Amino acid sequence: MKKLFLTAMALTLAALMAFGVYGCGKGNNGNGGNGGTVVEDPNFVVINDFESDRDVMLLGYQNSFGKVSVNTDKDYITSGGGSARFEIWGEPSMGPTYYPTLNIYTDAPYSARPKTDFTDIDELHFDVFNASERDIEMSFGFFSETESPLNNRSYSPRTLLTLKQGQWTNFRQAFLREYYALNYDLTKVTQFVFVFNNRKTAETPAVIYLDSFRAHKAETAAGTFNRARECTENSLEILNFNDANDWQLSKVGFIFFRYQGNPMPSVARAASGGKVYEGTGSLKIVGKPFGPNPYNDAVIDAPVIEFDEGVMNAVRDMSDYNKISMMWYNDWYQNVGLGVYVTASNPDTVTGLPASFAKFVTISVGAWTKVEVTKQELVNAGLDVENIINIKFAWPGFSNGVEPNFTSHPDLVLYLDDLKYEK
Ligand SMILES: [Ca+2]
Ligand SMILES: [Ca+2]
Repeated sequence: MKKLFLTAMALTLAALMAFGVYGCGKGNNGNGGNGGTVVEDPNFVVINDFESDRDVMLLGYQNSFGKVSVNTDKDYITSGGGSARFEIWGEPSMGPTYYPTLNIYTDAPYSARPKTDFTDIDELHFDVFNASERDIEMSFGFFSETESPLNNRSYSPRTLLTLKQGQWTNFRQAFLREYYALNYDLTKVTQFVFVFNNRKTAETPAVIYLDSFRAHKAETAAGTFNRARECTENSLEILNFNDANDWQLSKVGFIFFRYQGNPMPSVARAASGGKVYEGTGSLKIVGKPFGPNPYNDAVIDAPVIEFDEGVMNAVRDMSDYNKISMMWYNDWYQNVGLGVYVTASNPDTVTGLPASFAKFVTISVGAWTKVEVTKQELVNAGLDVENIINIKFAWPGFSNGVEPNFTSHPDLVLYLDDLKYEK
């Protein structure tokens, strides 16, 4: 089991993420646009309506992306007189991590409608039709320019969509600007990124149509996150999942999972009355069982949930406390091995990477288990406890025929609550 977690952590580059997608349609549009005119709604900013060659040829295409064109078939248009048709070739011989990627630039001269300041945006919309002979997985995120000395571009958390075969997906998602602004410069959002799974050898290229990519203007100026932490004489709350802010912060944490079409774990706030250890809410994590690794390779992945800088900035310094503690409830059918990871500054002199700590604990079925990481454990691992960067958790989620095959088991359900520093 330990091997499972270690390899899982090594795969974080295969990260995709899901949160808050709603409004998936069932062939409900394809309304033929409106005869070729893009409607200018004062409540929306048009990012790209894919009307002209210019609108699609100045996009970015990576990893053997495939063929692109402007479609004028009204069945695959939701706005104006055109949409983008993408025939996603990929390159099967390059393996599953060779992701065909589409970049939609928002800055001049690549965009006919330049807009890089997204501080006034509260929702993103686009419509995508999957004309392939199978469901297609796609992830979606944005880049912002940042001042970071290590990387001048910063990639947001990504949202995973499953595009159902033969259906429109009407993407309507809140743009969490107060939260994003903690880590990204929202005045410099220069591109949106769509990432697709690489094609397998036996599969024909995926075909999708994309239209009406819009940003909804917020009615009010951006507020600031209320990030007050409950602080008692003996503890400092990191997350207790009792209020909307805690919920949003957890919702946009990173969730990593294997790339080969495995079901996403879901993360939701559990209300009081359910499995709640403290206050009025907890975090419910549901891992979907899935089958053997179709590639029969040695790499095993596990879902990971990460509470990163957006959470930790307010509570990075734990030097006044003796441990990180939290409560886990295991609602599965058997005990669960949980990986607990803490990262802090104090860069390794060889790799330049932050210092990290890992431990593995067993969460007994049908009970609350208190999990602790002591300050001494972190110090011993070389972490600077005044600068905690993130806390991560991983749990088993994959079978390659060696690990238990979860397909015959119920969903893996865990609850997390009362994550805090303690004296
Ligand atoms: Ca259009
Ligand atoms: Ca709580």
